[in-house]
Amino acid sequence: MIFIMKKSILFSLASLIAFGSVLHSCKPKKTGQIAVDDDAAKQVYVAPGHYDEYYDFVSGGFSGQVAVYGIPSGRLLKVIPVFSQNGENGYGYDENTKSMLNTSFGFVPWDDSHHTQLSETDAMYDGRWLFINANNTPRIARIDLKSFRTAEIIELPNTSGNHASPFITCNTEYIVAGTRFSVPADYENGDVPIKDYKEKFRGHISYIKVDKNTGGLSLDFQLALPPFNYDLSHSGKNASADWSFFTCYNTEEAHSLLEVNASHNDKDYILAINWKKAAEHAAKGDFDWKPCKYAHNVMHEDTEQATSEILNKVKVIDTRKYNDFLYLIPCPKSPHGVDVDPSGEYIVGNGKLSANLPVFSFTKIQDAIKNHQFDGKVDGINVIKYESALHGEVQSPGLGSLHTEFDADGNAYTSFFISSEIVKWRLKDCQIEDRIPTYYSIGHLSVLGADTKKPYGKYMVAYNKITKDCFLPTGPELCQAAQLYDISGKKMRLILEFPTIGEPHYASAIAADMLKPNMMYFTRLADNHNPYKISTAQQARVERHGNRVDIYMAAIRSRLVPDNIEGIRLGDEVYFHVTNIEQEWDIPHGFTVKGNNNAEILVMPGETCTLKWIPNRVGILPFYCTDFCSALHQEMQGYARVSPK
Ligand code: CUK
Ligand code: CUA
Repeated sequence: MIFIMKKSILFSLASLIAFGSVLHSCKPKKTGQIAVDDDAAKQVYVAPGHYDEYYDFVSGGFSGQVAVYGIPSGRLLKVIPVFSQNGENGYGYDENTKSMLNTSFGFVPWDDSHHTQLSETDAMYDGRWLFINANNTPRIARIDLKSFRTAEIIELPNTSGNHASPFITCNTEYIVAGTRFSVPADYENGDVPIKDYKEKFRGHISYIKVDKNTGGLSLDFQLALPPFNYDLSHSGKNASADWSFFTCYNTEEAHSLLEVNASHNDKDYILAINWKKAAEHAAKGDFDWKPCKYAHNVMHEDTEQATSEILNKVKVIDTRKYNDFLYLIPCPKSPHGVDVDPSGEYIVGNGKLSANLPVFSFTKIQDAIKNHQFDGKVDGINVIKYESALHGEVQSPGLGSLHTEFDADGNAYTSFFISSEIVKWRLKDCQIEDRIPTYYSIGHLSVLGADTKKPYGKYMVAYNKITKDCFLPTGPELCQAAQLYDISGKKMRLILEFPTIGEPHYASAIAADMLKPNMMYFTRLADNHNPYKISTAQQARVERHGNRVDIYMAAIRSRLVPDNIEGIRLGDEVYFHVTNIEQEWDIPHGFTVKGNNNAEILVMPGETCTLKWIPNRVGILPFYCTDFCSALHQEMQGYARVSPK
C-alpha cells in the first residue's frame, strides 16, 4: 500500500509536468455496471471433477510468496512459501528450512517479490523450474516444479532493490538481474555523503548461471555500470537471443526524487547488453575479483535439510574498461518495462511519462552498431541514435505505460497505469486495434505464454493495484485483483476477476499438461537420509546431551510415539524430530506443542522434520497432530512434562 501511494505521488508530480494536469482514472464503477456478456460464466466455469487448463504462478508481492492459481477459473490452488516464514507448514520456522532465509544481513524472514519466470529451452517453457526475485534484500529463488517447493535461494551482492529480475535467457543459461538503486559498491567504502552520488555510486547488473541438469544457481559475473536506476529487463530470442535489455531511469543521476530531478531528461535509456560477449570477457579474465558477502542457500533433497553458505567474492567487469558489448538506446521519459516480442525482433520501451510508445527493431539496432550511427557516449558507452534504432511509435495510446505482452498473431498488449486500461496494437505498423478498461490501475499484464516464442495467446490477465469496489469491502485495507480477458477474438473481453495475495506484479502461466508435480511420488523411508530419521515406532526415543533434549518421534495413523515425555527441565532446548513413517503419498501429519515459540511442522510421508522448542513454564504441555489425517486424528496427541530447573 505504501508503495502504491508513493508511486501515485510520483506519478501525480510527474504527470503535472508531463501532462499539465492531475488525472486519475479510478472513477468508481457502480456495482454491476461492467459489461460482461453471458458467455463469460461458461468460459471460466470449471466443473467439480475437472481441472483448469493452466497453472498461473503469481508473484505474492509484499507477501514474499508465490500463489498458484488455476486459469480460467481463478481458483487459488496453493501458496508456495519462498521469502517469508509460513506458519501453515512451518517453512522458515522449522530447523529444516530456517537456513533458506539466511542472508549476509542475517536471518531475513520477509521480502517483496515482483517477477516470476519459468525455465525455458529454446525459448519455450520446459516445466522444470520457476524463478522469482526478492526486491528488498536482493535474492533470487528457484522453485522446483516437481515438488512445488523452494529449492534454492541466492543473494546478490552490490545490488540494492533487485527489481530487474529474474529475467532468463532463452535456454535458461543465465538469470539476469539489475539493481534498482545505485549505491556505493559493497567493495568500496559505503560511508560516503549522498551528494557524492555521481562519483561514488555505481549500478551493478548480475549474470547468474543456471546448471543445465540440476538448476543449481551460481553468480558468474557482474557488470559495474553508471549510477542509473536499472528497473526492468528482458532477454531476446531467435536473432536477439544473445542480448539482454534493461530500462534505465534517473539517467540524470539524481539522488533526490523530491526535486523531481529523475524525470527531467526528455529521454532515458534502454541498455542493450550482448551477454555472450560479456561472458567471453568474464571467461578471458577481463574482470577483478571483488570482495563482498552473499548467501547461497540450498535445500538438499536427500536430507530435506537446508544449508546456507556465505560467499565472499565476485567477478566484476568494469564497463569503463570493457564496453564493446554495451549500447544505450534513448527511450522517452522514465521507462518501466522493456519487452521483447516472440520473434525477438521488436523491443518495446514503456515510458511511464511518455505520450508515445516507442518500438525498437533489433535488426536496425544491429545496423546502427555496424554503421556507427551513434550520438555520443555516456561513461564510455555508445549511445545509438534514437531514429536509427526505432521501428515505429504507437501514437498517444494511453497514459502511464508500464508493460507490454504479445500474442502469437503479431499483436501487442500494453498496460496503462494512469488511464487504467489495456491497449491492443499491431507490431507491424504500430496501429491501435482495441482498448479495454481495467478496474483499476493495472500494473503488469500477462498474455499466457507471452515470453516464449509461441505464446498461448488465448487468455490475458491484468494485475491491478486498486480494487475499491470490486469485491465485498474488508475494511480500508483492500486486496489487489486479477482480471481475466479472453483475447481469442479481435476484441478483448473481460470474463472474470479474482482477488490475489500481496501485490501480484508479474505472473507466469504454463499449460497444465506441461507439469507433472510429484503427486504420487513420496519419500521412501529408505531414501530419507535425514540424520534424525527413525524407521519404526520401536526406534522412537528421547536422548539428553547436557541441556539439549532430542526427541526422535514417529507419526503414523493414529499415534505419536513417544506420547508421554517426562524429564524436560526449564532451561532445556528441546528438538522434536518427527518422522512420518507412513508410506502412502497423501497422508501428511502435522505436529506442534502448546505454547511453542515457533510454528507447527507439516511432515510429508517418509520425511523427517524438526521443531525446536524452548519451554518457558513448568507444567504439562500437550502436543498433537495438526493435520486431519484419519478418523482417529484427534487421538494423535501426547503430553510433555516440564519440571523446574
Ligand atoms: S513491477 Cu515491480 S513495481 Cu511494473 Cu514489474 Cu510493479
Ligand atoms: Cu496425524 Cu492428524
